[in-house]
Amino acid sequence: MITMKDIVREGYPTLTESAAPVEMPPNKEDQETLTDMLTFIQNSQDPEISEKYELRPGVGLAAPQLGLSKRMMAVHFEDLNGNSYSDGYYNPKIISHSVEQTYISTGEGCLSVDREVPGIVPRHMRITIKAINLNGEPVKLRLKGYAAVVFQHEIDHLNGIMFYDHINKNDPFKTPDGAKPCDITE
Ligand code: N9Y
Ligand code: NI
Repeated sequence: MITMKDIVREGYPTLTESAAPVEMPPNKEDQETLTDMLTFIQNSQDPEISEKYELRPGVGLAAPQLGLSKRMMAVHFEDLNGNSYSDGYYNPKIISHSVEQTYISTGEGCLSVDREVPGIVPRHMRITIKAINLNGEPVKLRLKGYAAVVFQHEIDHLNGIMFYDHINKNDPFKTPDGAKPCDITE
């Protein structure tokens, strides 16, 4: 079972490296790792399990956060429209994205970052992703708003990019021109 002890923190090299593609079809070991990653994220949001094992609740996890430089990620969350996402993905790739940007109004955090880093993280409002899911099926996902932000945060990990790499150094809370927050509906 994956716990917080397995999650590497800032300074660990896999967090700043571009991860290697996973060979398809995935071998047993990679399948097991990705299944464990999804279980960890689900457990982290279960009040009893997360308290018992002292898990920090999260909506996604990327293999480089376990010290594994492989292109695998898992997500478990519901967006504001009530769409749920709960799956693991191999070799996810953004095949297109909007010009329009969005952001989480309170900024972002990361399970591999044990400090607050204040500021706006500009993201694409819409992305289309191709990947192989945990079941080994090719999938194409069209994502908008918060869902698009979560997948971009995870795919960034596969490219060695941290959320704070996107924050404007001179003016951390400057919102990009025309961007709308994805976490406030009015
Ligand atoms: C886990 C991150 C991923 C998200 C950060 C912004 C978009 C994706 C994560 C640190 C603390 C909070 C936590 C979080 C949450 C939210 C809603 C419901 C339940 C993956 N990570 N968080 N960041 N938790 N839990 O680093 O989930 O947002 O790479
Ligand atoms: Ni993260």
